[in-house]
Amino acid sequence: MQKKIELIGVQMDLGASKRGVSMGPAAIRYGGVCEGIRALGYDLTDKGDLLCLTSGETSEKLRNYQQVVDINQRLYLSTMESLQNGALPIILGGDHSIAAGSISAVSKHYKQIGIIWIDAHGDWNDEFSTESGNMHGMPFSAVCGWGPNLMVDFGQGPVFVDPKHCVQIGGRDIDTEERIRMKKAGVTVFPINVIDKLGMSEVIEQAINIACRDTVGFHLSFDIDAITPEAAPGTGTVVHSGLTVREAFLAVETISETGKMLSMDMVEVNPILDIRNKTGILASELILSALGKVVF
Ligand code: 6HN
Ligand code: MN
Ligand code: MN
Ligand code: MN
Repeated sequence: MQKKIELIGVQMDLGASKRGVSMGPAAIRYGGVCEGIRALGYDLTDKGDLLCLTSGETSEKLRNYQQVVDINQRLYLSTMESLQNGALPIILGGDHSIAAGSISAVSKHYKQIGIIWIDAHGDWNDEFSTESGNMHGMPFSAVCGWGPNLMVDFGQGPVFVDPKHCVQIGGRDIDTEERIRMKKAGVTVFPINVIDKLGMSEVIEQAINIACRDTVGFHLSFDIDAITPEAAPGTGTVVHSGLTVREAFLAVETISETGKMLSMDMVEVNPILDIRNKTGILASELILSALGKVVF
């Protein structure tokens, strides 16, 4: 039987300070992702987009928290439904706050998962360590049970991911308190300078080993700002000197070869800041490579 994939778009930008990343799902679809997935031979259902509430409660340390919680709760339900259908969910963001809902479902469904988080940022803040109050800087911490809990507790009895099975790749802008929390929790971090030294091929192999040891498989959360801004200008929190395009493809191609990827987010594509959808096309191609598209 054909392997099933279900695509879920999330038109969310209230977890970030810059607006427009809510149009990311459209940009990635224009980049050809649906046609590409079908060409790989999968049975694809595009479930369309989740829309965010037009107003909601906010606070300085948890900006727009009501809208963030609401959309994550609905994304949790949609992702869970896809998993129960036997499909591999692909989530198109949207800002990174939505990884709270997608990963909560994957972790609840499979119980023991790893996470590979490719990002310029740690996304390991909570409401006390955050310097911005932006909730896209918090989801990785939240799904590991390190808060903020309101992002992941929808009354379902959350299953948290053990930081021992979690890897951050490409980090180069991690806040002071955030770094302390990641070290305390025991997340493995391969920051950009370590990738320089070891090479991506070694880094991704080690990352896969960590995420697969004693787990069913892993979730891949890919924040497009991991890639250097010259190649991926269409994103809101750019950090200089990031992953090259080929390093990024090597990472997702190697991930695909494992057959252990359970689900994936592609987030933070902001078409307002992009140049002729260059970043949307790149995001689409990275998804296809993670799903087994080969060069030759
Ligand atoms: N992202 N560490 C910064 C913050 O505001 O907490 C940046 C977070 C960026 C989050 O890019 O998904
Ligand atoms: Mn992120
Ligand atoms: Mn980021
Ligand atoms: Mn374990």
